[in-house]
Amino acid sequence: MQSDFYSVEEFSTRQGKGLQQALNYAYQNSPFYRRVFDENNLKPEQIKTPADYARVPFTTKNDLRQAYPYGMAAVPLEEILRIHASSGTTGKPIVAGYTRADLDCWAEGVARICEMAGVTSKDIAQVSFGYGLFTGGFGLHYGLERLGATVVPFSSGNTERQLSLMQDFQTSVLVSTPSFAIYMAEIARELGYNPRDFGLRIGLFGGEPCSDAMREDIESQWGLKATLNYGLTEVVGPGISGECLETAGMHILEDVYYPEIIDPQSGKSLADGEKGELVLTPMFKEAFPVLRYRTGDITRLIAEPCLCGRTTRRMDYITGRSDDMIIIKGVNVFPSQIEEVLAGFREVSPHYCLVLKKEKGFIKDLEVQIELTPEGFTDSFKELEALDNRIRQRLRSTLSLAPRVKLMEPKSLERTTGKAKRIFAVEE
Ligand code: DLL
Repeated sequence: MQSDFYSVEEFSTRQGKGLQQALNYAYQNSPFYRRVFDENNLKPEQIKTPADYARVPFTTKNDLRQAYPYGMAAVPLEEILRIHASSGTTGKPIVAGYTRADLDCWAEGVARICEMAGVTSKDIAQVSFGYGLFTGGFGLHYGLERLGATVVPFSSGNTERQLSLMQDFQTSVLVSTPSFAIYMAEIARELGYNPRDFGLRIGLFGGEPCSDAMREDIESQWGLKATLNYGLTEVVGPGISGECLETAGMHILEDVYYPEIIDPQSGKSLADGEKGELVLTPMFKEAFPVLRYRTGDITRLIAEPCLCGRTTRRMDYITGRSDDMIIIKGVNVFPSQIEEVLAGFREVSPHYCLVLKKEKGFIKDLEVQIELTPEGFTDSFKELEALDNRIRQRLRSTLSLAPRVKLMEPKSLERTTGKAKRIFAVEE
């Protein structure tokens, strides 16, 4: 779509105007932001340049949590047409509300993401994200409809039936988490199918990280082109960025969402190319506006032109969340570092989890549970021990820490039809 090809100058003019609008709107309509501005002696008209914009305080997950359920609303409830909520595992979820204009902007954005990934009105897209409070199902659904694709709103779960309808309906696009795409292929094989025979053309995957090894696995098993897309409930849901067919980072819809990268410790702005925490401002949100939202996701912005010709900056794959960082005996560890090490072993499947053994709240020990592939599995204790040693050594040199390694039989770790849960904590 046209807006993905604006010139750099056009983007900066639009972002300047968009940010001004977002600031004025929040100040005039959101009691939360009125207070934030007043407490910081700020007026929207004082903010004219990106450098000025850095004076606006960040909004955090905690702010939104405290506003539960409607404290962030900037319109009367009767103007809110839909509510979604984040999949928080503890405490109250984070609530997002949408006016008619918000829903329209969202669907348009998701349609752009799907188009970038090569989906057309000729495609039959099976949405295997949950339909419910999670934004994945409805978000992709309305975007795909907007694009003109035929949508099969299957929702998550019921894997055997998904496969059977996929075959009958001649589904060409699979919309799910990468973990579910891997799980579905496993079930398909168990049922005696070759996943390649389903004729899937494109995968629209998101909602969780997808390592290169997972992507290769999905592509070779299904014979499809896997594309990734990104989003979060607090800002809108899916449809903030997505890959084009060059699959070299996710193009941000920069005329709708203003991205920044900051140092997660100091909060200082970082330049394009530098790795840090992604901060997003949706510029036209009415129901639940947010300014400078700290996503917690660690990435970098890529400003170099993309081979596809789109001029929007891309964001690199998320290498972790700032709150995912595990500190063990003073060493900082990101789960993605462990995943990278594991990807180097062909005996190991993409299924792993990290068990943190805690004592009085402190992490004392880390155990990496790793599922072997059927080919990697053996009855020979000696061979298993040798593999265990090799993995442990590689982990030690990458992490500067030697976690315990537990090799598991194929198919012994829990599978998911949604986002994979990788980290478990046990109090000893
Ligand atoms: O997961 C929205 C979504 C649904 C995006 C479907 C894409 C497809 P939440 O449940 O609020 O919303 O979770 C948001 O998930 O902050 C990231 O940490 C993670 N995440 C989402 N997409 C990706 C991705 C949806 N492509 C949180 N790569 C975000 C890595 C992702 N992490």
